[in-house]
Amino acid sequence: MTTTADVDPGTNPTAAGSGQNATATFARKERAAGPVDHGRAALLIGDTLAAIHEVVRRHQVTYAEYDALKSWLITVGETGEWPLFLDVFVEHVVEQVANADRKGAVGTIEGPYYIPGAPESASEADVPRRADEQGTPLLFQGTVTDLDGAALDGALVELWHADDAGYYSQFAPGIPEWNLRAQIRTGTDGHFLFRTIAPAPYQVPTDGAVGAMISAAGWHPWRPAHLHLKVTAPGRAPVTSQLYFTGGEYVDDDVARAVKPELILHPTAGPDGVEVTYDFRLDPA
Ligand code: MBD
Ligand code: FE
Repeated sequence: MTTTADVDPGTNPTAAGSGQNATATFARKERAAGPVDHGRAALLIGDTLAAIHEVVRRHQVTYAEYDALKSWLITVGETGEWPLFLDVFVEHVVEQVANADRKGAVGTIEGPYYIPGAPESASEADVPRRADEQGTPLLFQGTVTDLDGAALDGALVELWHADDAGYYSQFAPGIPEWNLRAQIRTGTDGHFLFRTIAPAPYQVPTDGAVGAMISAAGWHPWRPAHLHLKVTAPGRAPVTSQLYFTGGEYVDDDVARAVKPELILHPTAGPDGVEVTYDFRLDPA
């Protein structure tokens, strides 16, 4: 069994390392705490249990399989991989339901690796990266507008993404704290411009319980290369999104089912690397 104390302090990323960090990050998140609605709780809990009972009956689940499930659930908790598991296998449906009525920019799942409070710039940002950062230089720009296309002043565009090896700062060892994380506050023209590098595809850690489940099922553990974004503006509904690269590996077969056609970028060659423009139209709050 792997515990926090076992997490490799060096440069070798582990499922438990990123899992414990993702669990600690989620614990810091502000969540609306209201009174428990017992009717709603009974409905959701009751229907979830009924769905599990139905699978047991339909597939004649054995005690060996039941014990394997128990053991797996215990390990996922111990290694902190619940945020990873839920965001990869459940969040895309929650996002679909939550944002079904949007008229502006479509979004997708947030995933487990968002951290608020990245270094802020006005209008243009050199995204923090190492002197020897690997990967194709990427110039990513756009405009934040309302549904009518009017530029939004004072919008916040947050960007975070994996490096050229598929790792996120603050969730894999040996990467500077804010590496490949930045946020831009737009001016009156609503424009933002990030200078960064193109990320690599992301692999769900294969050495942990979530990876073991994926390989037991014979699936692949990959997400296509993606940029994460969160765009907020006064009086507007915030959007959490991801952008993918046309023709990229796994764009048509994301393990997290988070790709939508509207989110696929078509970069062009620039003087230094690749360039792409993508605008965000925000719904009213
Ligand atoms: C990721 O990088 C991610 O974006 C999601 C949704 C899940 C796991 C890892
Ligand atoms: Fe991601």
